[in-house]
Amino acid sequence: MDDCIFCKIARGEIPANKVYEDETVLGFYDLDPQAPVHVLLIPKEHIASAAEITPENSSVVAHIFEVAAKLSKELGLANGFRIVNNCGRDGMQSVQHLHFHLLGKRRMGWPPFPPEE
Ligand code: DGP
Repeated sequence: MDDCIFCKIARGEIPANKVYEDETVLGFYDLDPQAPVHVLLIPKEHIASAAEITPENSSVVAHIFEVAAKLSKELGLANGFRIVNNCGRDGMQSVQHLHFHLLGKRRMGWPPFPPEE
């Protein structure tokens, strides 16, 4: 998509600190890290959100999880990690291109409470 920021990163039109790339998936460090390791994993193909995953495009999601497992070893996340997908308004999705946050190297909290007013 022309005006999608993650499509622009996937096309190399906007710089990103890449940690993984293949034909269908890109991994790069989040601009606003929420953990010592905070990587975004995206399909290069534009999929707006997790609500738009279909039988036709879902194989890239399995591939993203394979990449996450590989990166967890390379980035030293042997103690564990969290994979987050924010979807839609209530999910607090801010970039309308499917992405998974891979967060690690700190202990996470649970459950995810609403933001403070
Ligand atoms: P979400 O709230 O789940 O839609 O997360 C979007 C994330 O994308 C957020 O953590 C900040 C990150 N982000 C937004 N724009 C850019 C960018 O241009 N470059 C990088 N590296 N990250 C970005």
